[in-house]
Amino acid sequence: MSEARSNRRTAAQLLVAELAAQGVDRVFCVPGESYLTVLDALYDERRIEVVTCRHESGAGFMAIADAKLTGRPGVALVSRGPGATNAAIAVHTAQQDAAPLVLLIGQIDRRDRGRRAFQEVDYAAAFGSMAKYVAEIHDPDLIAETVAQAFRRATTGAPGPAVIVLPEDMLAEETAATVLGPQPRPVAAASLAALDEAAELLGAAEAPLLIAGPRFAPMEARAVLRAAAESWGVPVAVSFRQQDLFDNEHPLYAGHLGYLLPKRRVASYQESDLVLAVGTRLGDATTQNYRFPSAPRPKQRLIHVYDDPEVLGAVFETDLPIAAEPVAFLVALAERGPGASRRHTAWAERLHRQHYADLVIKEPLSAPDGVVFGAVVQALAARLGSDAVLTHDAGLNNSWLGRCFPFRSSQRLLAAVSGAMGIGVPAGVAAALRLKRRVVTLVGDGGFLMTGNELATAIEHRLPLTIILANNGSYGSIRLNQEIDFPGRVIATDLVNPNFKALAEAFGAKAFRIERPEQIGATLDAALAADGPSVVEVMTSLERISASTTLERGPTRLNRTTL
Ligand SMILES: Cc1ncc(C[n+]2csc(CCOP(=O)(O)OP(=O)(O)O)c2C)c(N)n1
Repeated sequence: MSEARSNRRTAAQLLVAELAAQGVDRVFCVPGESYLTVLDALYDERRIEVVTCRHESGAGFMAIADAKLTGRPGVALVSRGPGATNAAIAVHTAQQDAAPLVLLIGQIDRRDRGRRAFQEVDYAAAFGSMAKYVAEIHDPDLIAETVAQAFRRATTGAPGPAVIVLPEDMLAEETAATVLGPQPRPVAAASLAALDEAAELLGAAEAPLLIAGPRFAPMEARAVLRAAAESWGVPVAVSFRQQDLFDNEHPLYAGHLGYLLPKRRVASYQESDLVLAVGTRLGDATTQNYRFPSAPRPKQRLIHVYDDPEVLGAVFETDLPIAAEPVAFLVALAERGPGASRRHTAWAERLHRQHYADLVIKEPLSAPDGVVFGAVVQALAARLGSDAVLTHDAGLNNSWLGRCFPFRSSQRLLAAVSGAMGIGVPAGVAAALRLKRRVVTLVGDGGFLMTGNELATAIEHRLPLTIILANNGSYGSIRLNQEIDFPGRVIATDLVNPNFKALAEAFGAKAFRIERPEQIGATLDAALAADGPSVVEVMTSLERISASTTLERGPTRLNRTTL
């Protein structure tokens, strides 16, 4: 049916036409009887690919990863009640990660609302504190308008989740309403006075530090970040799980504000006299549990640039809060920089040297109880090219990326700022689907059994995805915290695992197992060259639980931390 002729069509058909008009080319779903009409409308819509997933958390995580890669909202479709509550983890992650997500949920018939009908949920109440927008559509004439509104809200200012609820009987009704398509987005820009003041503060600072957040993920934005850093000679630390934003070997790279940072590094950051935080919320993990900068009154001057005014000044007293689009702000700030001046070089050099010193691994990467996962990550770094794409799950296995994988800004890392377990494999699936080239996922044995079922989705699409599974027989991160708080009282963290190699083979993947360090190189070569999905089970040392400590020494060296 032509969109120009505003013929009558069902609300479900208008919904799908509006999604296509909004630029959606792929949706991730687990089907449900509550939105069969939408699926049927998608049957005729050639512009949109439907990816069938095995769990709604997988569908939601895939939509988030896709959004991070395209910069457009990722779309997931799930059924009412159980489907929607399974997808809740994605709504939370999209909020914490500031990722644009549009979640479409089927709903019971309108007349049954409030009866606690089969699979009924009040989504405004369920998702109200996490989503930027929740709308239940009762009038089919409002479909296009509401979808357009959801896309606008998901992408205006700091991105986030929007939820659209679709009563089944409404979807089947006819409407003569027309498609709207994307609307121009308002962009918040810094005033000239704010830019001048930021430039003045930066120019006067002796030891400034720029903290760059996930809003610099697009490749063009990374170039802006680098140009601004070079123009001002200001060192750059990246926020939690954003190690790929800035070349780790660049002399202005000052490190990753992740967990388990050596105390002396945090002490050095504290010596800065100005923090310029751009495109980051300055969340819990990045700020070392609100210790750098310290809340509520940072030791240094703070300029915070973010396009959600609610964030600015909410936790930290901020000398110069600027509600503006972060990338455009840095473009303008770069133009005001002194250029070739190398005023901050000594300070930048010190931070860079310290970051480098922390990379040095003193003990050999071997252990009596299994393969040290760092040795695998090291071998991976040597093999992956400048366009490598990695995803990782929660868990300490990915701590080795910080020690053994010097990221280049041409590479991509997809992970959850929210710390959600289970994102690793679905993000790998979504990235391989979108980019059509080899993607590598790091995941623990705990994380793999949460959403590793999406390996079936990878098999269905014959995706170039290599999953490297660190099997240490433990919810390792929690075990470490347990040893710190309750030494020797291990409960609920040991895992009895399946034979992951055999499991992966049963899915139809090429599967490998690494039991000894000398097998690492050849096994990775074979897995990375596989035609389609491959899984490498690494029988991983539990004792060498993370890149910064061992299970035995952890309790004496670390404070408990959220992982
Ligand atoms: C959905 C979810 N459930 C629970 C947690 C708490 N949690 C964080 S890390 C972790 C254990 C991860 O274990 P594993 O995936 O095996 O990785 P490892 O730490 O052993 O490398 C748990 C349970 C979480 N972050 N997310």
